[in-house]
Amino acid sequence: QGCNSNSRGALVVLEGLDRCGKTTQSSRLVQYLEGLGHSAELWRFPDRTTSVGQMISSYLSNKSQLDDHTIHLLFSANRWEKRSLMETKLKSGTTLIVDRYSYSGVAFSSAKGLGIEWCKAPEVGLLAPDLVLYLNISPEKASERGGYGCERYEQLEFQSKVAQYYQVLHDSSWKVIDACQPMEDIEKQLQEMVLECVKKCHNGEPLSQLWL
Ligand code: FDM
Repeated sequence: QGCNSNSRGALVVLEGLDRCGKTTQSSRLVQYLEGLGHSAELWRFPDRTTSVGQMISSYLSNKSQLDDHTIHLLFSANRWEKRSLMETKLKSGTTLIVDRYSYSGVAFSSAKGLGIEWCKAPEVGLLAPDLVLYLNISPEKASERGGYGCERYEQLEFQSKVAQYYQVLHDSSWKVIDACQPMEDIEKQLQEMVLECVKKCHNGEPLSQLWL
């Protein structure tokens, strides 16, 4: 599909509150791209498979307690430990569909009361997404979707705060999609946006870094 030798993959991030449908839509996007003959992979943060990821997982399931700053830096370290692989994949032409990224990092920690600039600092220099798909849902609607599990952040009041911080982070790489539409409609809209982005990246759009 029009690949020139130095064409790179796209870095596409899905963000939104818990239960907005990110995970379902992310895997559908990968299937869609692969069906078109593109090289694509599904990634997610936190990546719970690494040793840092296991500390995060234990914290999220309330099996361990950590200071808010400490867990923030672990989430960030978990992205840093994947950064070079991310760059290699993108440069080799693979598109990455990433379920949560730095915006989750900053929005969730800021919602706990940490300063937003402090939260952004360790993220500076990570690869910037070419496209952020924000699945927009009210915290109330999200909480009605089959209820929350027992992980640490799955509470209505906290999710409302997270939603406010997401608003602040919204920039020109974001597309906001109404997450209350029928699933197939959302899927179609995401496909169109991602395909356009993939083409742009194939045509030499340079990679950039976060928050510089
Ligand atoms: N989360 C996720 C953070 O607080 N910071 C981060 O940097 C990231 C990537 O972890 F509640 C929160 C968001 C969510 C929880 O995410 C686990 P998943 O998508 O439910 O695994």
